Amino acid sequence: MAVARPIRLLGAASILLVLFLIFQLRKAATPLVGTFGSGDKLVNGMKKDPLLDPTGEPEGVLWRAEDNDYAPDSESSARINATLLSLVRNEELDELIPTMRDLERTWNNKFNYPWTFFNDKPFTEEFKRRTQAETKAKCYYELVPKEHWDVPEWINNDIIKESAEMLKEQGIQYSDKLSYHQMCRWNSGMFYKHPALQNTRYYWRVEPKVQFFCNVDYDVFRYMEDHNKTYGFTINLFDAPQSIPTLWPETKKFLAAHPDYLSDNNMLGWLTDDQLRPDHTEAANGYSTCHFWSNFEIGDMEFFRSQKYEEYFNHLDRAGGFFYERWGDAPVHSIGLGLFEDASKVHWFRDIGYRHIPYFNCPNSPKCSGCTPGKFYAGEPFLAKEDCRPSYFKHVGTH
Ligand SMILES: Nc1nc2c(ncn2[C@@H]2O[C@H](COP(=O)(O)OP(=O)(O)OP(=O)(O)O)[C@@H](O)[C@H]2O)c(=O)[nH]1
Ligand SMILES: *[C@@H]1O[C@H](CO)[C@@H](O)[C@H](O)[C@H]1NC(C)=O
Ligand SMILES: *[C@@H]1O[C@H](CO)[C@@H](O)[C@H](O)[C@H]1NC(C)=O
Ligand SMILES: [Mg+2]
Repeated sequence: MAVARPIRLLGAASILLVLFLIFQLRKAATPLVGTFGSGDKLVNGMKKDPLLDPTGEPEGVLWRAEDNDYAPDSESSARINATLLSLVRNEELDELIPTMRDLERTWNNKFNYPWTFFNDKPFTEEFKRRTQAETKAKCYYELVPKEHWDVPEWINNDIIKESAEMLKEQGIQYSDKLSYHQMCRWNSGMFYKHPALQNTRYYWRVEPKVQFFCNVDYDVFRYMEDHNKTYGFTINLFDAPQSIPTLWPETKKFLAAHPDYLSDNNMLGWLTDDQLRPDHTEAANGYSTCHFWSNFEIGDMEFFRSQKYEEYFNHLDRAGGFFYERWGDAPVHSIGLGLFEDASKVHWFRDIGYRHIPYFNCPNSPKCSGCTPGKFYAGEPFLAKEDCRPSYFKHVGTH
């Protein structure tokens, strides 16, 4: 059957229109921020996630268990002044055990660094027995002193209650849980003051439920010391601006009073980036909200014990935002490092495969199993835009 020319034209036009609409919809469905470009498209100067490139060990001399004495009980071992560190509740024992098993299997069974567990309540005998059974290394069980955990006397309980309700209305997770605020404050400015850590310099923070995917065959603490690193991270994220509206304004006040504390090679570009998520930077009053996700961190406590960081923490503590807002230790550590530390002293441990739900750091390496290289999140697609690495790589680098 012959079809009249105008009808044929109309048909062709409709097909084109449908194709155009499909193209537009696909475009709208790909997240525009926080992710890396695909193909040749550049996003923030990054062509693709560097975790897709083959990842090996860091360069330079590495200390290995085969060539050195890392025996658990050796008095003259090659271990340095360092500990695995975990603040944890007795009730989280079942979630901690698989995590310990992961880290022992991938790393610590070779190096036998001690574990130090902290709790605001005494650890149970069961907790001690079952954790010690997971490692040949020494385990220490420490109580957090009351004066490091209690809400400071200058904080007003009525204001806490009122603010908690406001934060809850804004959907800020855990904002009405006082112990969560106490935990964030302890991790921000207290952990490294614990008497049990007085003779310890480096720590690797471990939380229950996190996973490790890659065999790491060198002494990471030695790596930190030998390469003059202060802080190592795996995941770099955006925060909820509503949890920290006055953190940056308070920080600016502190900086104005101590302009000389700012490092020459600071990370202000990353801290104040307003290109990747301008809405976040605006809502947080000038702070990008980007931070090292601190449930993983390998750090040098001398930094946190320094005058600069100590005065900064005290300023924040007096301002009250650990309780009246929900300041996390991640943004506080990150801003401290970003302002006072030399950017070359922060290291991205791209080779340590890691997961804290819902995000991953998963490198492309034969040393890894159980995660997908380059996969950043598991869950809803909106999580993709929480990735702040494109900004970090742009302003600071991929070291
Ligand atoms: N002893 C003790 N440990 C705590 C307390 N609150 C939190 N922690 C620990 O502090 C760390 C962080 O707490 P989480 O509840 O995991 O906080 P989060 O990572 O922001 O939240 P999730 O996404 O639920 O994991 C974990 O190691 C907890 O075990 C507390 O009141 N007492
Ligand atoms: C261990 O580290 C602490 C804190 O940095 C330091 O005071 C102490 O001298 C160090 N001990 C050794 C044996 O290096
Ligand atoms: C380590 O850092 C210190 C202090 O910034 C510096 O003086 C020293 O030269 C650095 N050493 C190396 C090996 O980079
Ligand atoms: Mg957690």
